[in-house]
Amino acid sequence: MLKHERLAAWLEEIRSICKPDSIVLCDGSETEYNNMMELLLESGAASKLNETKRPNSYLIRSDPADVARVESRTFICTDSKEDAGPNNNWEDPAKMKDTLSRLFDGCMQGRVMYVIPFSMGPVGSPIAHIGIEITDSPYVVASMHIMTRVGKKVLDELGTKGDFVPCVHSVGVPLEKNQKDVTWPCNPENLYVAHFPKTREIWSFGSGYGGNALLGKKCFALRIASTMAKDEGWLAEHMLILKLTNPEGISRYIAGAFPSACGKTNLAMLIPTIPGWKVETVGDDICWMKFSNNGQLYAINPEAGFFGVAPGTGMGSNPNAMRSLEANCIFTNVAETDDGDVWWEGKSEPPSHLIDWKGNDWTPASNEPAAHPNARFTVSASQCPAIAKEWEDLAGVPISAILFGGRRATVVPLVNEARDWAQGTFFGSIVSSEKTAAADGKIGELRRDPMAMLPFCGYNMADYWAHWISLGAQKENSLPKIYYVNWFRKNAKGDFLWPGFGENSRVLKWIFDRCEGKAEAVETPIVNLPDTKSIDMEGLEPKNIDLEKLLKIEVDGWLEEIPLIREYYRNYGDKVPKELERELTLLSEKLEKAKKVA
Ligand code: O2Y
Ligand code: MN
Repeated sequence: MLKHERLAAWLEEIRSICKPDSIVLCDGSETEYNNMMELLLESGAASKLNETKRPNSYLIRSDPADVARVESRTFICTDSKEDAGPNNNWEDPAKMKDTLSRLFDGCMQGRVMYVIPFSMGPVGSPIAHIGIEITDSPYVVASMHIMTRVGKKVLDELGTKGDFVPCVHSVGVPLEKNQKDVTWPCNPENLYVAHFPKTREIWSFGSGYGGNALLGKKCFALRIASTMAKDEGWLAEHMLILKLTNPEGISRYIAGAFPSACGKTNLAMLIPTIPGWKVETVGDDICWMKFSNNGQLYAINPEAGFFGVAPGTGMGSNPNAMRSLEANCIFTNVAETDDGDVWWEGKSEPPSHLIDWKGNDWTPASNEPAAHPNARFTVSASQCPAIAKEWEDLAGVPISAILFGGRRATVVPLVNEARDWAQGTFFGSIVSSEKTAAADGKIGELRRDPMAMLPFCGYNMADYWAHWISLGAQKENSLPKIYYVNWFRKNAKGDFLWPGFGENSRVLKWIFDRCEGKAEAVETPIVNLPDTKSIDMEGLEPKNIDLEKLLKIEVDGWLEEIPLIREYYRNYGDKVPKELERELTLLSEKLEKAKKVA
């Protein structure tokens, strides 16, 4: 019996719409997880991996039409289109509800309706929030077990009056009596991932995959949470959180926002190459930050697991991730080896024969990759050998520095320190990656991904910038330092200038020492930079790394970029905060002056 009246009424409402055969209230137990995997084995979606090689682990093959989150079918339903902003697909809430009510009517016939009480963040943390996901997918139930905290403890925390974010999900394939199910039911022709910020609801129809279906992740922890954060004075960010400890045993916590394919999980689990330094992981994808009573920003990782991209992950790029995956994992859309283990591009040399992600024979001569490029591993964060002991602290961890980074072959130096919060917000707002390699020294076509939040901000991006600015303007807040980093600068031949991976610890060390007031910075017209002597290059191979070039302010390159930033801001009309316009003008003036001097 549910003691929470609003929850009971909502469940009854959804039951009457979806018309499932039965309802299961999920308890988060191991038995429940095993039952879900049993169902997936029976349906043919899952196969159990070799118990000796990969204990208690499963390979799932999704429908080839359902392999990634779908931005074009993701909607923000606000009263006015302007509130959703040009960064989102907008739909009128009443119109979307009308569409959804037709789609959801009877959508769970022949299926079980699972009710998943879940906490984003350690149960009981003042930074955490609760959601209830209703789904007809056993894959979603099992994945939510790993990615969030599920079960009775969450309902206890909710009590009789606690607040929760209602999340409704269906694969969108009702079954007639005695109709046999397909292995991966989905309905991609009628895909909707709809968010209602005013009522803080999420409705998702037609996909069983990842971000479309595990509604705690991108839908709640970023799109809905970003609107909650704006209303309530906190931050819900697409950021990793790492703990950095120096040889003296002093630790600082750093959050970092990077667009996809910039090595966020690798950075969160990095193994430093500089002796005596240690990185530990608090989170690899999402970060919720609230101010404590003394104005310090504290962060939690709202997730309990990693849903990482498998291709490209190997002992060379991320040994801690690989060691996390030794047991108790769900792998989706990777390839299967002849001895019942998993394989993906970048894991090791390719075996001579595999079954690919679609279930077909594969050899190194095949024209297609063995694993889907968006193949994923799902694993509990507690299995990561680098997990920080405080990763589940209810109070969160105090953040000393925030990193923004993109993938830029030119213009952006290895590391820039913002003069203050406003300039840091400006740098966050202009984060970009080249769409194609721009190794010829010219600016390639840039994809702006402000604060790496473009697909995830649940409201107008310019209002989101204003929210950042407003937090910085509150006198009682003592704010983290902000850095803009770029591991991807190239020379004229197209070779990377910086080795990246574990060597990024050299940049983290400088940032750490800046936070401690120990390292020097050079004030340039644009930002504070390390001078070439203050980055620790001891033992770095090859020896001929051109730090001068990596740290050079390319005045002409920046000047070429000013009109592009102006044009990009223009998309947001007069909503762009005046503080950011001012930063842009200031930057432009300083560059013009620097050009004259040169
Ligand atoms: O394609 C999906 O459904 C997953 S997207 C994803 C998963 C884990 C972490 N980050 C992301 C992302 O797109 O940023
Ligand atoms: Mn992400």
